[in-house]
Amino acid sequence: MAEAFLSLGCNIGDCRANLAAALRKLDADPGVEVTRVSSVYITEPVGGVVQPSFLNMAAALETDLQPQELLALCRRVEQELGGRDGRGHMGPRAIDLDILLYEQLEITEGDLLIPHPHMLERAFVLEPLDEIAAAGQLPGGATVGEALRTCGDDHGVERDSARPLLDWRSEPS
Ligand code: PH2
Ligand code: MG
Ligand code: MG
Repeated sequence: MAEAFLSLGCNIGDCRANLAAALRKLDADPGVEVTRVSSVYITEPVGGVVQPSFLNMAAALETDLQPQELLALCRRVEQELGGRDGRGHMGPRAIDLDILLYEQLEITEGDLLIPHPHMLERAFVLEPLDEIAAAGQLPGGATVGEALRTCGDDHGVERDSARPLLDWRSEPS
């Protein structure tokens, strides 16, 4: 078993339903168990495309899948939930599943980039991750908490104070 961390994002459609459905589909895979999830965060879009705010969250998995297999599963779940709206890789989407960490592995093989190459620059990734893995180690030795404190991204990231917890196992879809 390996521990992996994902970042989840959505800014099209019913995002709570999409996030919950994605977590259910991941957990339904025989090689994956979703073990912890962060609160839901409302975040300002990063990347220059004018688009609605995102809901972002982080999840911890225990998995028997190899990193390449986990990436394939994430891509399949993204497709099943509606993919992208066609405005490029920074544009709006019904669900985005990014592998952040897989144990302490460092992998650069085509689309498989672990740790996620932009995670240290993004408060919308680090803030939710810090909630479930503040003491977690990044390859290279820093902790997630240290990475958050030095990240310097000032885009808005706010815990959804009205409905912070996503009851993903039973949220309607
Ligand atoms: N994802 C992007 C581009 N910009 N901004 C926020 N706030 N949250 C995201 O998940 C996000 C983004 C491309 O993956
Ligand atoms: Mg992304
Ligand atoms: Mg992605």
